[in-house]
This record gives sequence, C-alpha cells and structure tokens, in this order.
Amino acid sequence: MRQAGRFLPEYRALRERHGFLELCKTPALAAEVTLLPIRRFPVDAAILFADILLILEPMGVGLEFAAGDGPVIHRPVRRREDVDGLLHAAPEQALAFVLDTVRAVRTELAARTPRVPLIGFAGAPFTLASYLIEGRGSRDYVHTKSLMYGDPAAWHALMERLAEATVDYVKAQIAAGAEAVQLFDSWVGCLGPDDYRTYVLPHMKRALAAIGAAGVPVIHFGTGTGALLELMREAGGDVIGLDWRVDLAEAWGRLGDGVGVQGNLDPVALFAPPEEIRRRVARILERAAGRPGHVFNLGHGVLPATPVAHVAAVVDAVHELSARA
Ligand code: 1CP
Repeated sequence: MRQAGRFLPEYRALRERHGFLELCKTPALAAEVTLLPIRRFPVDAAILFADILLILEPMGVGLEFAAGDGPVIHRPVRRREDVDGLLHAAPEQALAFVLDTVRAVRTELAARTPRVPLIGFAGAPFTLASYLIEGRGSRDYVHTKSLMYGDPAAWHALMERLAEATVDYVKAQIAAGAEAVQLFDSWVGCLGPDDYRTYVLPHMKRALAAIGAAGVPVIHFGTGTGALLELMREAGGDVIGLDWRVDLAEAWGRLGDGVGVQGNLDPVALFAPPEEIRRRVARILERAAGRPGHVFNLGHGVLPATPVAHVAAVVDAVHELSARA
C-alpha cells in the first residue's frame, strides 16, 4: 500500500540521501526499497516500489513530490483542451525505469526460498483523474466533479485516455515479470452508486477485462466503497479490496461466489498494543472462516508513524492464526 515503506527506518535513511522521484527512477534503488520489507518480515508477497502518479509525468502535466505536502501536478487538467493536450508515450520508453525495477526485483526474488511473488500496480482511471484535475490530493473533489457533471464528454474522453494508458502500463509490468497486479481506485468512494455507474463503471469494465486477459490475478482496490461493492464486482477483478469500514463476511456475501477479497484491518489498529492487534487479526480470520480467496491485508496503507514491531506482530499473528484455522 501507499507509503508502506515510510515506516521503515531503512527507507527513511535512503530518503535522506535521495529524492522520492530519484528513488523511483533508479531501478537498483527502487528494487532495494521493494525488498526492504521482505528482508525484515516473512510476508507472502512483495509490492513494487513506485507510485500511482508516475504514469502522469509523461503526459506533460508537471509532476512533483513536494517535501511535506505530497504530490503536486503543476498544470492540472480542467477543460476539454487540457484533456486533448495530454501527451502519449509508450510505457516501455517513458516508464522503462519501472519495468527495469520489476526485472531487477524478480531476479533477486528468484534466489530466495520460500518463493515470494511480486505484485505490480497502477492507479485506476478515476483516482488518477482526481489528481490530474485537482492538481493534488483532495477532500471534496470539487474540480473533479465539476468536470464530470459540467462536461461529461470531456470527462469520458479523459477516462478513456487514462484507462488506455493504465492497461498498457500494467501489461508492460506483467511482461516484465509482475505476477499479480493491483489497481488502486483509492478515492472512488467519494462517488455515490449512480455516479459510479455512469462515470466510472464502463471504463473500469473495459480496463479490467483487458488486464485480465494478460493472465495474472488482478486486485481491484478502493476505500470508502461500502456502497459500491456490487458495482466494483461488476467492473471486474479477481479480488476486491475491502477497507475496515465493512464487515468482511458481510461484504464477501454481497460480492458473491467466484471472487476473492483482500483486507481488512484498520491501519490505525497497528497503533494498539500487540495483544489487541492479535485479537483484531483473529477476528478478521474468523470472518473469512477459511473460505479460499482471502488475501490478508490492511484496509489501506501503513501509516508512517506505525511501530515496526507492531507490523511484525500482524505478520506473525496472521501466519500463526491462519495455520491453526
Ligand atoms: O516522501 C516520501 O518518501 C514519499 C512517500 C511515498 C511513498 C513511499 C509516496 C508519495 N508514494 C510512495 C510509494 C507508493 N505509493 C507505493 C509503493 C509501496 C510503498 O512503499 O508504500 C504504492 C503502492 C503507492 C500507491 C499510491 N500513491 C496510492 C494508492 C494507494 C493508496 O494509499 O490509496 C496513492 C493514492 C498515491 C499517491 C501518493 N503518493 C505519495 C503520497 C504521499 C500520496 C498520497 C497523497 C494523498 O493523500 O493524496
């Protein structure tokens, strides 16, 4: 998840010497950061070190990770002309550094036992659009929804463009060696079901079908999506991400058969004492009840101030308690 690396002192030490984009764009360093959690914890998968916003830079909008206040887009997309002005670039060229990182990580992981698979990822079109339009993270998505409601044709053109770029990028990661992929629609929970159906669903359906054809498992993730789960299922993905605001068993029941779920521990529960963390892990495993297709995870990213020992407590509790179940 986002910022997962930030709670590790090794990551913070690297960041003292290198900018965030510099880390992402230097495959040897990005591969090293990807492997940091693997070296520390017996986790069952590695998540590529990159960022969902990297795909926006080659579109010519001016991406910066400004110290302290998160990502900034210097030339936000607000009108039809801005959408039409976005540049096209093949991921094999413009994002070659990510693909080189995937290859470097796979080489390192191949030498390890037990085998740890690598998960690649990308942002989903809505969440990417929200950054492109707002120019930064947002609370109310006023500019995003203004474009959506005020110029639906421009909105759909933008979503088509982003869906296409995402499919090409994810397929390139799979070709480079990603063994599963996660599509982050982190902020889509700001929409009601009718708006999701009209403005997002058709684009997600097409993108997820195209990615699914590449033959690796696809995790479809969002937060605040309690009212959207059936629609997300309709959009596609082999696994649906659940945040901590829903009961896992109830949500899985709504999603039906033939789909896995990922989740759903509250990231802030990692600030609780280890016994309480263990109790909460047990509760989630109890709700999953051994049904095949549950990927244990947090419901969102690890927060930077999370105690490292508490992350270890989660990993150990999951292994111990799921082996016993
Ligand atoms: O200063 C720093 O060191 C940068 C902090 C940081 C890190 C470590 C950012 C900036 N991105 C990342 C890495 C990252 N981002 C990963 C790799 C695994 C890891 O190390 O955590 C992943 C999977 C992401 C994905 C990502 N980036 C998402 C989707 C996941 C989610 O949390 O919902 C989103 C929304 C982003 C945008 C982003 N990048 C960085 C920040 C601080 C943000 C969020 C800003 C906001 O809240 O709007």
